[in-house]
Amino acid sequence: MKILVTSALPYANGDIHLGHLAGAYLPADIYVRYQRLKGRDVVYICGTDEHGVPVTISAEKQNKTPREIVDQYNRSIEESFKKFGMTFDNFSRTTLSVHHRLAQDFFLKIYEKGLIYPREVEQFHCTRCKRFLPDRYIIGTCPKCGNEGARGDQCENCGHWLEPFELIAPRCLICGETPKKTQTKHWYFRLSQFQDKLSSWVADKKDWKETVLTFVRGWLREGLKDRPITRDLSWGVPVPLKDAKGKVLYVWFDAPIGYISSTIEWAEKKGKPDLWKDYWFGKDTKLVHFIGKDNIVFHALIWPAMLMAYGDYVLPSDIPANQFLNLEGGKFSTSKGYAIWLPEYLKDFKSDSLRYALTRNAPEARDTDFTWRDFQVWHNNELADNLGNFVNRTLTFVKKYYDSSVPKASSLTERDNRILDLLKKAPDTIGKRIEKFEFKGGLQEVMRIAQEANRYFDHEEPWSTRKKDPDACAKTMYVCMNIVASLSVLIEPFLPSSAEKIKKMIQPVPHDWDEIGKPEAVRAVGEPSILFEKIADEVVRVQVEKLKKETVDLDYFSKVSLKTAKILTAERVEGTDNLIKCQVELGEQKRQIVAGVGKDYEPGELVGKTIIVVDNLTPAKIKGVLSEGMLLAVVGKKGIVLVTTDKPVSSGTAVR
Ligand code: B3M
Ligand code: ZN
Repeated sequence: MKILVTSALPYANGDIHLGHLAGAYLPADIYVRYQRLKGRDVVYICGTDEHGVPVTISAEKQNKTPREIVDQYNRSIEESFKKFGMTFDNFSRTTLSVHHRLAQDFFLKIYEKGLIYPREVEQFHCTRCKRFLPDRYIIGTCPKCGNEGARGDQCENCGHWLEPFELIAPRCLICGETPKKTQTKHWYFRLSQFQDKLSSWVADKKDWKETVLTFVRGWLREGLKDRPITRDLSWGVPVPLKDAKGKVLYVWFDAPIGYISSTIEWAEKKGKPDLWKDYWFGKDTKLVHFIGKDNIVFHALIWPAMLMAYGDYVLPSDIPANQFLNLEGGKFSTSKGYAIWLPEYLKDFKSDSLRYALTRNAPEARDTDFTWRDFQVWHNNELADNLGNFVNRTLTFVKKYYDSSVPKASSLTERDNRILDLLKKAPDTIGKRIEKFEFKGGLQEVMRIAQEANRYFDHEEPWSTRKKDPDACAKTMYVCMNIVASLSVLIEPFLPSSAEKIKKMIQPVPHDWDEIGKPEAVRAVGEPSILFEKIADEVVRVQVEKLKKETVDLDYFSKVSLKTAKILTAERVEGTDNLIKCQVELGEQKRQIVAGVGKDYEPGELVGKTIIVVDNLTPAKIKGVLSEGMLLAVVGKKGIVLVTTDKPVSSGTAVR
């Protein structure tokens, strides 16, 4: 059997945070490392998802090109994954030409089978930005929960998937203008035709996670609808048809194909360019997609339908989607800067401590919460005091009293046999948990062995038998060294760098899963080093404070578009003493802004000044007068002072 494992391709528009890791990455890495230790033929595929509106919007906000954005984040994501101990066999990018070619081939082949067809549709268009607005370029009020900042594809507050037209009071994300419905043409994938095929395919996926099945059955019950798979955008895989100028494939059409193109790239790098076919076309391939729950519909319905439509390819065997990880009681939010970013984490702590906390608390069946306090307690009490302590006390003892080498024991007691028996069974029981994607449970069993081992050590009291009964002491240490050796393999999928550390301190080093629990005379080598240093309260307090301070990241700040504006006319708003209505010029545009500066300025003083305005503020009425922006002013002790420019600049210039 061949095992092909994928993790969702992260968008190359930002760094990885703990929520991502807990969802689609860490569990997959544990699974893959285990399969490798079992000696199975496994390939682990990932890469960055570099198309789509998430990328173009980030580019626009940071005033960079999409190319610059994806280059930057592809690099930083790959680097922090590596430091975290992720072991992809290949980490690719969807902007590579191998991917573009394959995605276009997919489109054409499905199109030729009549399963993709064009349709004239209405779409939102922004007259101010002079362009069509794909879903995420529109924000408005969610019809389900009333959240005013819902995106055109989904409301992040209640999770409702929507069409842009469903939004109440829609507006252009970039300029705030109310968009107009305009005619355009898009290509649709006949998902409706796969209703029966998908239903019967899913019917025998009885051992999939309940949460995934419930979700999928819900969609099937509602009835599958055809879905548009093209977009009016200039960034993406061009639609390979003559009459599709300026259109690209919808990012969710091309992204999963990235799993295949990344495998092709892997085979090419290996110098065996056809090797990928053994996995993707092989009858005995187990294809496993690790994802977060927000990606279920794409992986469990649309993607399998695409594969069925194309033909030949293997279909997913399992899709072990995880629920969400929350952070100190709140939702991770990239835009609000409420997150723990992997590169930041790695500056202060070790990867294994996080791998431990995220697995111990994995959102396998329901959402879970990450807190720094748990992180510290688990690290100190479980990693350091339990696992680390056992390994350290054993190695130190053996080094000190046996000159590192304990002989094989001749006779064993019932207690010795009981713990050795636990080791013998461990590869099977823990392996089964991992194969069922129960990583939390698997880790628990590993830690139980460490706990039993400490109890055993305490009960045996080698420090006192050393003189009273040297044979008993030697036997105890022989057993303990075997436990250490087995633990170095058992923890490897979960805590790879600690496993590595232990292996540097023993000889012989066990290599694979099936060597666990096979007794041997194990020696200690070199100086025993501490596996886990305790984490102090102060260190954790700093992290908690960091989260409390409402910091805004650059991405968040750059959502606020500041521009220079020249005041053309100004007059008082009738019936008020502090409001002045200004007509301002922003480059080519004219705007009306109502400002509360009437107590400190006369209208005449304002005309001709170059000021700074928030250009993308949602228009609002102030005392019944429309205001399409806000000017910046210092609210000083002696009154309000306008912010102007130091030297003359033309209006409509961006301020940073
Ligand atoms: N990039 C969404 C995400 O990062 C998307 C996954 C693609 S998997 C083919 O959540
Ligand atoms: Zn606009």
